[in-house]
Amino acid sequence: MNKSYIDGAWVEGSSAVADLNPSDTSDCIGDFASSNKAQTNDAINAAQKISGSWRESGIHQRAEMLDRIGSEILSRKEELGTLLSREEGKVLAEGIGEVERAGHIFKFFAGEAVRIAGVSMDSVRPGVDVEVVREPIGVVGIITPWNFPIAIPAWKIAPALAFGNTVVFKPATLVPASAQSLTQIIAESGLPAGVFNLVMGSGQEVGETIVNSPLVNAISFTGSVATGREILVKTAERQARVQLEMGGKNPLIVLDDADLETAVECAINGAFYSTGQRCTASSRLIVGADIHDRFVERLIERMESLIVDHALKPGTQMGPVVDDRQFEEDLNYIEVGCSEGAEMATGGARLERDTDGYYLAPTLFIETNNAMRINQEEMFGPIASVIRAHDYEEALTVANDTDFGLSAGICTTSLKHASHFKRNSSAGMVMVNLPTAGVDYHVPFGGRRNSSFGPREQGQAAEQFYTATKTTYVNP
Ligand code: UN1
Repeated sequence: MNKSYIDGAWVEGSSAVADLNPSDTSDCIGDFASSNKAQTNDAINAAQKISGSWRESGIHQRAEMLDRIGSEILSRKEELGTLLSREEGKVLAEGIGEVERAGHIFKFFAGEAVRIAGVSMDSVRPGVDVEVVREPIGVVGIITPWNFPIAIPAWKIAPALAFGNTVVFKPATLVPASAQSLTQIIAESGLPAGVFNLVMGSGQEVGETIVNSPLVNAISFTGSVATGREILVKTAERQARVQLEMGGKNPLIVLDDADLETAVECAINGAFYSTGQRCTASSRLIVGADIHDRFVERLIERMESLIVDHALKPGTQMGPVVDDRQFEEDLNYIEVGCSEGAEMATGGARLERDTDGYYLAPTLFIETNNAMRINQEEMFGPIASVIRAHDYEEALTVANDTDFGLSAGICTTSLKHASHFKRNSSAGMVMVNLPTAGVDYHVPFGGRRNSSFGPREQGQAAEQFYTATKTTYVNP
């Protein structure tokens, strides 16, 4: 196959790129299509042409199709999860879990498609009726990252279609196989040609074309701050609607009264699951002075016992870094940490395994302070820092002292501090005695400051981005 899906047909790309398994670079998943500007414009034109009739297609039909897509994803979760883990490098349980999440997202939005509601009220002018309804916005460009190759596309595509929009989907170039499998399932659901299009290819060719096209009414993007900002600037002139989910520098506070095992497991999960490659990863562990040494000792012990190996090998707990570029970047940040005076407590080096992959030992810096680059910049790897805090107030100040604001966690048995943190954390999502990563699909997802821009994703909140409000006044 290895093709883009444009206007209801699978089309050969203008070139092809090899898709390598990061757990074993001798394993090539295939050569995948890379489309050019002309093909991207074909997809946009097709999405635009069908947009009028798709919005009239009716909520029941849309709900049925989304439900069918969700069921098909769930029934093939092992196969799709295996492909995802092979291509992206997260361990199989996480790959299958992600696919399941995607299936549930489609089913949730199948329900949302029929639940969409408006409001009818009296006007302040006697005898006049007012109605507030939500309408589709038209063609939506969806640009997604490699770290959740099925779930993030799902949580953008499902609401876009549920609310009557058409889609041009550009996945990250590192994960074409997952994107193509998802597209096959969507294509087989009976959607009319042009409603959903997959255009694989580079940011320069495909991404830029979507971003600059006057026919694209809205863009939902997850990725880096730099690219997100660029999209915002480029679309500002034509006032396209933009939703950006970017980085994080998420704090996990561990107070002296925390349950040690809970805190250590939250840190292990938050910082190192998915190889730390989550925008919700816990990268700053802000730890009370009394519990500090016990926490660090136990955390190091757990980190050193984590089985880092091929993502598909039974028993593996942490897979490889996604590719050589990211691996170099992680090593670079490890050097930055050392040169800033942070003490490397464990990790920091490449690991050799039976297969040739990008294996990096889970890495912990201790004796760090929040001003260091390793505590201010998103690293996107299995690297975390410990920052000592003398009391809750100091921990809170440090947690909020960041340009990001996606997720923030606290481990404590004090209701008083947990409640205060819920109110005073400056992040968009707060976790109490839970890892900073790992979110539900039926509630809003998103952050503040550099982490996010525009309306929230997921749950009922998704309709704010994927629909436009219309207010009508009637004098009967
Ligand atoms: C999660 O933590 O469950 O790119 C989801 C990311 C986020 C998704 C995180 N947009 O890592």
